[in-house]
Amino acid sequence: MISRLIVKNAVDDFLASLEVDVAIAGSGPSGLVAAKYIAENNASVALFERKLSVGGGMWGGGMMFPKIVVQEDAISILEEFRIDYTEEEGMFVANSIESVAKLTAKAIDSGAKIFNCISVEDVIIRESGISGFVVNWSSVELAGLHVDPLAVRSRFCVDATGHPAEVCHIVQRKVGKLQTTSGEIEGEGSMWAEKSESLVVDNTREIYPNLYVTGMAANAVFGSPRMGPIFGGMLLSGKKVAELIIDRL
Ligand code: 48F
Repeated sequence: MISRLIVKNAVDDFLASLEVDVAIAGSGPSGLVAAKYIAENNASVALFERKLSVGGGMWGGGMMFPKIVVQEDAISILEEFRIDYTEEEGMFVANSIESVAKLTAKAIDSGAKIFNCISVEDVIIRESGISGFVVNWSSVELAGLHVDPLAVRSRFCVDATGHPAEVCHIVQRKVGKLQTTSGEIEGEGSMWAEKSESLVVDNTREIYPNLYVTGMAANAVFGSPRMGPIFGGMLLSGKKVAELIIDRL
């Protein structure tokens, strides 16, 4: 009975997410924030995460000290997610573990479906643009097994895969030019926190018809610097991508 309940309920969730309004690749801070804000607008959201755990690079804070720094612009997001913080020297400090837990809980409470251990390995392409993700078990990818993937249709897709900008790389390689100056991925620059925190919000946009990029992937695609364990830009970027997509839904 236990096995039947697990398989049946997991398959029901997966079936219900085979056609969604928005599919997100990656459950770091930007992907989780995007999922929450999109789902609470009554849109269906499926978020696919390669790893067993959600949260991406947020758990480890800075060099595994479990603290993150957030600037004032993003404090309203910490408050909306009920993440505690302290103020010091004009900056705000939160616990990285609490942050991941609460971002995840709010995304789920808003109705987003999170699928862990599933990797996005390709996109679906139609005349109108990107129309969904091609997904497979991460274990298949890790074992190098020759197993065909499945497809998830969506009106909009989001690359929230962090530094590697994996979905954008796939689109550049297989589909066509991206909406960057060179038409290609410009590549992430070296650390410059003050600059990159605002650039990550500017870089959050549609990168190919129906494909948006958020979080560190946005800076990687547009050639902007990395920023280290300051996370306000990631949160603001996730919120911005949600607003851009909600406008079109
Ligand atoms: O890297 P990650 O946390 O992305 P983010 O939301 O945040 C970046 C910060 O954590 C940090 C930073 C802050 O200053 O620079 O790095 O931009 O999370 C990305 C998630 O995407 C998953 C990956 O396992 C991670 O959890 N991921 C990557 N590629 C795929 C994927 C894929 N092809 N399919 C599914 N998940």
